[in-house]
Amino acid sequence: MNQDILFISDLHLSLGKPAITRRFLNFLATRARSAQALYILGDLFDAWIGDDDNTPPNPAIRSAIQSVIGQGTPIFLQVGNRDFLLGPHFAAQTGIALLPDLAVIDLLGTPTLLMHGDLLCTDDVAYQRFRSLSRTAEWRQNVLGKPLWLRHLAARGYRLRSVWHKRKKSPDIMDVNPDTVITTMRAHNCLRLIHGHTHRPARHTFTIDQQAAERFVLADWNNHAGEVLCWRTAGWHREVV
Ligand SMILES: [Mn+2]
Repeated sequence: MNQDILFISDLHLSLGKPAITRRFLNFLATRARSAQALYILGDLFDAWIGDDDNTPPNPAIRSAIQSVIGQGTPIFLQVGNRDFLLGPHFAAQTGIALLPDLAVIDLLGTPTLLMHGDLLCTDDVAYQRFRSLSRTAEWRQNVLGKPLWLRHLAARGYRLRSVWHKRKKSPDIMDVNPDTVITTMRAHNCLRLIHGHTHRPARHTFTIDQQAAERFVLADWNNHAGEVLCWRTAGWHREVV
């Protein structure tokens, strides 16, 4: 029996990048089917304006996910900062299991903390303020209550603003805060953390209370390649998709 446990994040699927969508659909049709489980750690979609949005590529992705799960590979998903409006209706349609923003799993015997990663970027105070606001039920209901065409328009405006803000921010602010990493891992009794979001793939080693700790950062997918972090009993490796 194949024991591979796969982790991906930051595909940023959108109508404008069909090559990434094709790569992901192909990955679901082939590699994902031989895995024991697939974890998607946020920003699967470049924008998500509500589970009722059926514009492409959403229907194809929904049915491909449903098919993999039906065939026997469970898929777990955390939302990211771009697709945080993805919700229970999408989960019900696809069979995907939604994970909380901070999820501890038993990864082949080791408690492992999974996060998208944006919560760790505490130096970006303005973003964290927006994040708290946008996760309230009131904000959510206000946005999701708007007609679909208006949400499409707002998403376009939001994307432009986000590009503009990023240009003004220093690269340090956009990365995780090391103290936040340690306090978060300690609070969840984990010496291993896997996250995405920063698009700076790496494995960082450090110590927490004199114990060896590690932090895996997943790669984003682009027009040329995607990357999967693969765990099995013998260890881990990264695979190019
Ligand atoms: Mn992100």
